[in-house]
Amino acid sequence: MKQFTSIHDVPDPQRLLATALRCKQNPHSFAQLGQHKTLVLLFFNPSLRTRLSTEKAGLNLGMQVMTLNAGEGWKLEFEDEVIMNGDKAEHIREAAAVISQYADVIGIRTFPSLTEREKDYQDFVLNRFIEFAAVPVISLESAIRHPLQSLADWMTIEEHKKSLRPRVVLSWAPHPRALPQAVANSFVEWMQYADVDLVVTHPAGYELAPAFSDGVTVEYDQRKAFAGADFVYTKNWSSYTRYGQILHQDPSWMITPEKMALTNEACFMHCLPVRRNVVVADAVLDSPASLTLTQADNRAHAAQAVLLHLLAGKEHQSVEQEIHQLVEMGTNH
Ligand code: SN0
Repeated sequence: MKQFTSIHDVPDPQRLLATALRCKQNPHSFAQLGQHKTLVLLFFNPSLRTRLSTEKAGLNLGMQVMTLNAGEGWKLEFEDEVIMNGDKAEHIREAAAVISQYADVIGIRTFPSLTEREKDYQDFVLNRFIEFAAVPVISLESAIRHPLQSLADWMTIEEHKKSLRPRVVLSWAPHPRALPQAVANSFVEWMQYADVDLVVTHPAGYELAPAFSDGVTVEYDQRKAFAGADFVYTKNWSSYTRYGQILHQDPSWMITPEKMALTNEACFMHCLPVRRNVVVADAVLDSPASLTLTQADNRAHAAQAVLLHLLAGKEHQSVEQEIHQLVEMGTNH
């Protein structure tokens, strides 16, 4: 694997899933692999889980980890041929090249503008970084995707499914702020590779971008969607069609015990952070059906699996073989 920005960068997603489950069983296999390698994490936006779980993943592999709150540093210019006499002090061409000299792997979190749809959906900031970076880049949530979250979510579903092909419902829920579509986009994208029946439910106007929603079943009636569900994955996102807008905050879309009772005793999932009693009622979030803490736990194992495959790379064919053997031995999926 050369970079990790979406499932399309992963040569064998099932194998990555197996590696992640294997990392969970034994987080200290390959504790030397990352020795003398440096992981630099850049956060242009806030983070709790992604920051700590990715740091932990690197440390478990013996890497040195350096994290920068990049939003607080020099403001970066991403456009070419600009006269830099405004507030942006440094160009991405220098910044990415300099960081690459200190890093063996770079992780980047960059949220969308939610105003410039075309640029956001080109994943402009992430791709400019990749263009000028000399080392592999991992997305820690970009403008349009959150692949580390999706891998952790897939692990969680694998661990908790009660049938071979569970019904998984992705439900929109209200939120006071305009949020990215990234978590929902990625979840839908990864679930295409999982053995699940996926249904997306949201109010009219919250359709995901065609690149993600094409071929995906949408049920506009949330109650109908919940019937027979084995997993209810909840997330707010702002409108794609009326880009970045909150069209309404209809409280009737909140996840409540009464709605969960329509399901097949479904597990509740959310990537966190979550607004209690806006997105989901306390009684659901605090119930045994909630898998949110397991999802968060799996973030570290997912990140470790990604780093493992990145470090193994071309120069370490033997390590790839070893991962393969470990996965074959330890995980029967
Ligand atoms: C981010 C999002 O993409 O929706 C990160 C999720 C992993 N979530 C938020 O920004 C929530 C902020 C809030 O005010 O609740």
